[in-house]
Amino acid sequence: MKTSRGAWAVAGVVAGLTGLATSYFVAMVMTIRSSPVVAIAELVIRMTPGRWAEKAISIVGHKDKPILVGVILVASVLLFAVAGRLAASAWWKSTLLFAALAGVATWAVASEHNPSGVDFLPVVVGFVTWLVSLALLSQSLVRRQVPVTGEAREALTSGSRRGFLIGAGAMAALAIALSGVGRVVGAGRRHVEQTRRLLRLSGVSQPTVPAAARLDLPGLHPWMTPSDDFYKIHTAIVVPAIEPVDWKLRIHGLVDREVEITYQDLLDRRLTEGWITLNCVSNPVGGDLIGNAWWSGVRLAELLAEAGLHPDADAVLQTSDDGWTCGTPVSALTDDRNAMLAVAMNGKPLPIDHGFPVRTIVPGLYGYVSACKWVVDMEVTRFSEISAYWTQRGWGEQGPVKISSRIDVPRFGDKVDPGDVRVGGVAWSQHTGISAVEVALDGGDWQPAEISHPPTDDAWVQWVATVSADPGDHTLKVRATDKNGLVQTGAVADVLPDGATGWHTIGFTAKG
Ligand SMILES: Nc1nc2c(c(=O)[nH]1)N[C@H]1C(S)=C(S)[C@@H](COP(=O)(O)O)O[C@H]1N2
Ligand SMILES: [Mo]
Repeated sequence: MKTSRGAWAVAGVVAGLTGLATSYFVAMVMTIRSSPVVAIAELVIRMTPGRWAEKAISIVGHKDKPILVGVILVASVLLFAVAGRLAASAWWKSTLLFAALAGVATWAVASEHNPSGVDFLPVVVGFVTWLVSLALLSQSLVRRQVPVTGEAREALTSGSRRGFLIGAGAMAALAIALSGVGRVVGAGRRHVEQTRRLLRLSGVSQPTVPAAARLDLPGLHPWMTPSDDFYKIHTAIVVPAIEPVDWKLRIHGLVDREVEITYQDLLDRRLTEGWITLNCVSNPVGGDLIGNAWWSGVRLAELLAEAGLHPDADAVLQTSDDGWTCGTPVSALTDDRNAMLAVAMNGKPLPIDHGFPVRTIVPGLYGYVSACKWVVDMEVTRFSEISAYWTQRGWGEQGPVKISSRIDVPRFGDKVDPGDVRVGGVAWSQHTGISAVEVALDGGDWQPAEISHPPTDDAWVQWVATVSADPGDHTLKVRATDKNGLVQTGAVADVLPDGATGWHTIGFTAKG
């Protein structure tokens, strides 16, 4: 009995550290920027007044971060011990303390630059681990406190003491193992990130947005999407971390000669560059799964010609390092368009999450049939012979982008001054081009908008217009016309199986 209080503290610490380990593991495996402990350390740094921070750095030098992380870990261990002791009297007390700690971590993550939903996953996993592991350990401790007499008591106490020690030991071992694996996985990613930062790609030029491509209206999505804001879609939980020297691509199947290309082979070639707007088939009408970037890479038409395509081939089955696949029409890879193996996005080596070191980009096709990230294999084949990741799940085999347009200003529900209201947005029909955009207020006549003139039909246009709005509630809708004269349909279709249609319509209020 007398060791019991100490045992409860040990249980709290073991459970607490196991929770930190699982959260760290999840953060590393999912390549989330920082584990909760590091997020808290960064929060502390952000909240430290500059003067203090300088003083701290002058005392401890640039070891300030590891020291801070160490201090947070020690403080956590003390709090975990307290949580264990609290659990001895009532489970909800320890739960409350763990919840408070998870709350601090959530706050730290939320105050980071641009956190997304998954960034909170490590905290959730860590919190659940705390509750479960403390509950497991306390089972054997609670049993020990049952008063029994004589021989039976002897047996039970030593049995459950052994149970507790085995349980706590196993848990600690699990925590150490998870931390180790997390460290290794995280180190791989960090090393690739380092290589990527140091890469200088000589054939890659920096993007300059042509003046005619853009219009000015506050709130309009920028014509060039910064890489940090570019939407991300991938099925991989563990994003591949590939060193450029380890990357190669095999082109095989219905070809005269198999081709194997290394990263250096790509860089040694003449690079093609261009503005290409990429969008996801899952983008709903008015959605933001679309972005426009300056891509640099090697023309696929050139590489496929070197391999020598058989005349009966109509598809290329692309495979990513993560196993994801897509089937791309040969026609789109060999015609005059700039289908490429991209090595750079917006003048920099591809971000890891966008396919580093090499991905495919095909103007005019949705990403799910073309834009293979971390691409490592291309099999020249026939559509009748293959199925790919999304086509197996009911999505269309061919994925040409559908003409569409979006209102960015005003936002749904905005309150504006009555009278002349400036409205604007984007419109796209990649590889065909947009010739006109029109808006209609409150179901009235379509009126023309002004559009920007990008240097290529592979990129979206921005549009602006002025509508006259009396005080009260209004609806605004938009439609585009492509350079072949096709007018965007108002017929509403769901994203499944091959892309949404319909006019983006928003409601706003002119103040009375
Ligand atoms: N390896 C791999 N490549 C992929 C995907 C994927 O899940 N795995 N998703 C595709 C889809 S559906 C789209 S819309 C684009 C998104 O590219 P981005 O994340 O660079 O915006 O990548 C495509 N390439
Ligand atoms: Mo997509």
